[in-house]
Amino acid sequence: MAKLYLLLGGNLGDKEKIFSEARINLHNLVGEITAQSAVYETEPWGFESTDLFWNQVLEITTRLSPEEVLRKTQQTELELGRVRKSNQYDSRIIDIDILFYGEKIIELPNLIIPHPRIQERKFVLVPLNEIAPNLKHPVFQKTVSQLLAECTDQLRVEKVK
Ligand code: PH2
Ligand code: MG
Ligand code: MG
Repeated sequence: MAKLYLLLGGNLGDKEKIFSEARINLHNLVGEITAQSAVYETEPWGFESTDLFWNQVLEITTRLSPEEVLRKTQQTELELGRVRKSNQYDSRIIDIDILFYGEKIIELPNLIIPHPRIQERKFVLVPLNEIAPNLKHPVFQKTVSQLLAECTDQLRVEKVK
């Protein structure tokens, strides 16, 4: 069994319904959700859009390998109606990113774990810090709360009430 951290993100469509379906699918396909952050409304990072994102971090206990988790997260994105328009950042219905898989470090062409931009993004660090402040980043050897304290991202990240 491994402890997995996933990030849900999306800025199009009925976010409440899509996030709820994503959690149900992930629970069925990947493993039990053992912790979840609040849902946050966040400004788009890396591109311009008036459609604000929702982001949430899930902690899941899984028996699957990292590659199997990737297949299941991609399957869930497609089932929920995600269409990839370009390789640039773009508005989307749902994005499910693998943040951490235990302490594993993986660098495959299609799968990098830990996710390479966690430390640059408050929309990841704020919800992650809510449920796992003492989790240690296996590459930087710093905790999530240290990474958040050092992060210079200024974009707005606020709990959805
Ligand atoms: N995901 C991106 C690019 N920018 N911005 C926010 N606020 N939330 C995201 O989930 C997000 C983003 C690429 O996956
Ligand atoms: Mg992403
Ligand atoms: Mg993604």
